[in-house]
Amino acid sequence: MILRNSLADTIAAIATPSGFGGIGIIRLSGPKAIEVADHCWVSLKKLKELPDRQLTRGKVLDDQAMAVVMRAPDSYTGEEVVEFHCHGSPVLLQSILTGLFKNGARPAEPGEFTKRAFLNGKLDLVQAEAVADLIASETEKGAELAARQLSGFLSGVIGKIKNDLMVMRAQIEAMIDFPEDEDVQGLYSEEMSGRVEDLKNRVTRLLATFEEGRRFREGVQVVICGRPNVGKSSLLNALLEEDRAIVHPTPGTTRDLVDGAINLNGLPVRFIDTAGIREGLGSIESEGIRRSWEKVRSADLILFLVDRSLPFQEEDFSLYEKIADKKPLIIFNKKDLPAASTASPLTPLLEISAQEKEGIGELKALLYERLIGSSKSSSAELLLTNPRHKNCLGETLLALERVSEGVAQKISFEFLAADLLGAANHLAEITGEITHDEILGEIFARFCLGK
Ligand SMILES: Nc1nc2c(ncn2[C@@H]2O[C@H](COP(=O)(O)OP(=O)(O)OP(=O)(O)O)[C@@H](O)[C@H]2O)c(=O)[nH]1
Ligand SMILES: [Mg+2]
Repeated sequence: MILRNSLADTIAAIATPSGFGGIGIIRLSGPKAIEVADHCWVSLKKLKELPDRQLTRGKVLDDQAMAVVMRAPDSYTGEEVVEFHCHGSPVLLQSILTGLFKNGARPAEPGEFTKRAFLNGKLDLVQAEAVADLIASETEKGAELAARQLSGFLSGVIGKIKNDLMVMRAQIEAMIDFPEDEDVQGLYSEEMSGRVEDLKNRVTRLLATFEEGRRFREGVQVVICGRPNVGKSSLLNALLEEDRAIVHPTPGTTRDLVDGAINLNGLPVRFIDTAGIREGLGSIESEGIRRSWEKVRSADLILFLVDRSLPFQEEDFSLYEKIADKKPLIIFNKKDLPAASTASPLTPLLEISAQEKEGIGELKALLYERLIGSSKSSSAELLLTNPRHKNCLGETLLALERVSEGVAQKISFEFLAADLLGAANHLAEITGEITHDEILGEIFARFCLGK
């Protein structure tokens, strides 16, 4: 556990990934960073004589290197910082680090540089968490979301809500201090309920983006289901653009679950092909059907496939009714064949030909829209991705609900002011204006060494 008073220490770590590399960077931060580093630096000028941010050539432990100095507060950590850019040899970097430790630095803990940046006010907690998310992001979209959070966008939105809360609280406290005018208080209560509603809506909207954020982070499962032989396996193959599942004219070809994943505009989507569902069968196929149902129940979205070349089948409809509550997308397949003459009570969202790969692009676009919604709510705006932020916002909403109940029941202004402060404090926890040591410890332990 890193203690606040350890800010007096000078810390050092290798900032580049372990292993061999073109360059290896060692980073020092703390009140004596320049003094400690100067012990290992040989050049015409000592580090303490160098101007800020100028890469300078010299030697570190007899080896060619470059050094750069950043003085407080204009550095990542807000402290004095020195970086050595050396040859990327793990052995060399380790011996330089040992030299620095002998001369007064101590090993940095994971995330300690960023923690110092937070403690010195260079970043708020949301931004510090975004640094870890950015480094760990595996998709372009993940990196984009983290970068937006790092820019302070989310902090700004939260700050505005908090500010409005604090203004309300100040006004209420003024009423407590000057209680004589009851008419004014009555009027104010009315106006207040509108303002609390507005704040609740803003928090609710932000909370609603978490599900979308989760989908981008963890991916979604789309299950393809339908009666035997409608072309489910053919559709899986068309979506994955590979020959994944066995396709055959015999109904009941697929017995087990077959799956594969794609990246749909940054959204990781896993498609699952299931056994065609029908009644009265042997035990192997029944087991396949049991597994199909299991997947259908846990799916984020269901594609319900119908063979439109066959006359309307009662079974299609009864199967659809069983899953209707999951709002499946109804897709008619085999549009390359003549359509059956009998009208179906089911209305397709889209007609495709899995075999001829017709309509697959449109299907993907519809899927994305259904899973993520229109671009208005997502890409352009911000998404909540961090469960910690979501929990704090949930607490904020509960406190605001107490305020609106209190307003309705005309409870005393003192209680309302207390609940408003409670709501604001939960927001302050998100950005780290209010912090708990255990939470900080947990957050920064997720970081890699040297960041
Ligand atoms: N003409 C035409 N035939 C198709 C199309 N899609 C699939 N088929 C054919 O329909 C038959 C069944 O296809 P599959 O993809 O195996 O169907 P399935 O739904 O997975 O079947 P089960 O696994 O048995 O439930 C195969 O002969 C496919 O070639 C299509 O779009 N047009
Ligand atoms: Mg199949």
